[in-house]
Amino acid sequence: MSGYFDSIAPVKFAPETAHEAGALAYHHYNPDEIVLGKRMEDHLRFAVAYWHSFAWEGGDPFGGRTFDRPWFPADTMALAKQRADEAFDLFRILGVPYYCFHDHDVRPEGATLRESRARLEEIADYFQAKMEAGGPKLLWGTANLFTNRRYMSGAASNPDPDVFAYSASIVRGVMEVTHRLGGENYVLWGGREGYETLLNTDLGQELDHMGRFLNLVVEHKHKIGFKGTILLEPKPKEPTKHQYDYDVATCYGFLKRYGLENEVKLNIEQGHAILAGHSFEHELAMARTLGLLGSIDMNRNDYQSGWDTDQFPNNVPEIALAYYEVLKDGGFTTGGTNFDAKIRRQSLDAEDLVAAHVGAMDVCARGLKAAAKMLEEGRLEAARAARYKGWQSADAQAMLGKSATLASIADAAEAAGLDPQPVSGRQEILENLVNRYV
Ligand code: XLS
Ligand code: NI
Ligand code: NI
Repeated sequence: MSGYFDSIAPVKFAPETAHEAGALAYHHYNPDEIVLGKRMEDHLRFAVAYWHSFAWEGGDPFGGRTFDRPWFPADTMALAKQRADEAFDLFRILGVPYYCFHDHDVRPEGATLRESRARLEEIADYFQAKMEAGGPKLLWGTANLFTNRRYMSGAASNPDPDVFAYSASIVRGVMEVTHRLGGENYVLWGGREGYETLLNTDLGQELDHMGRFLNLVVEHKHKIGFKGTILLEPKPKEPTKHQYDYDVATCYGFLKRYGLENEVKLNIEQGHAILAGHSFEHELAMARTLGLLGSIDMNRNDYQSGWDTDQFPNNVPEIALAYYEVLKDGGFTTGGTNFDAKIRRQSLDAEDLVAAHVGAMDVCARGLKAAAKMLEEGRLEAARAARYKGWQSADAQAMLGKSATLASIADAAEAAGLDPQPVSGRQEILENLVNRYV
């Protein structure tokens, strides 16, 4: 049987290759290059997302499938295995160290919960053999609790307790397979955990059910000895109008409320940050500050359409500021850079799928190198420290101490006749500085 990617050779770091459209070489991603004392591959920890590249058929709200892939519609186990063969072929061509999947991407659903679970186990065996034969590792597994109509009103937050229970079976199955395959994280994206209208929704009850569900997941993780990280993935809207995991700060409040802030971290997606009205670096900085930075779903939105368009990243300055936060956090531990991104529906060829990843990996490599240099040279950090230097004085520190009161501070301010003079924030000067690295 001939393979879908047969005409494409493994992609190598070959910066001398001409920069022409479609040239399949890495110009910036050099896995062995040392950046801040660590190999580039170990910094970036790239993963290919099974769903966008191997399950999505190119549909949009106005039309169906545009892609002709030999494994479509993948509704039998034989086709699911063919799809796995092709997926691992792409992983090999790209030389990525990781991949990620949902249950729904890798096996057709069975007629019963038990059959679905057995099919997932069978595919996991198939993956395991490929992984042992030199394939990539599993960055994370996750359950699709949003495509089937049973999840129309949510999974853990569904008003019907049977859906809660059904979801427990699915999540248990995927967690155990993730554990068996040595997955380094387990992700829960909210899917349809949110609501359309308050007229039919008990928001407080739904939040409590989600809090309970996540506690059950964490308990099960410990019970089976899974050492990976449990990650929530914030998103403000789409598919539901109001998603409960709106953004990093909202997730933090949720985790605190249900006692999980030391058990769960976050998988932060570029496009979701933008939908929430934030920049990517804001979400990453917030997660870093709250001790929740886990992993990245790397992509970009179309800035005109206002949708979660899941395009491959193509903006070095944005990515440099994102990796700057990752590096300031000490780099990834179990997390990595998952390309939660899909090619456009007119990009029909195998070569398009490869080129999309190659370009994205190069963009990330450039961003990482710029971020490392900014951090190494320390000029941004020095400028920021200078802005706060007043706080180094003993008097300033005393205001933050337990013995200060609002009145004692006010009295001292009045006695000193304070009249603070504004100083420039120097934003443009700092933007010019960043521009020299990117
Ligand atoms: C959808 C999400 C999804 C998660 C995994 O917007 O990004 O792809 O990453 O369920
Ligand atoms: Ni997304
Ligand atoms: Ni995502």
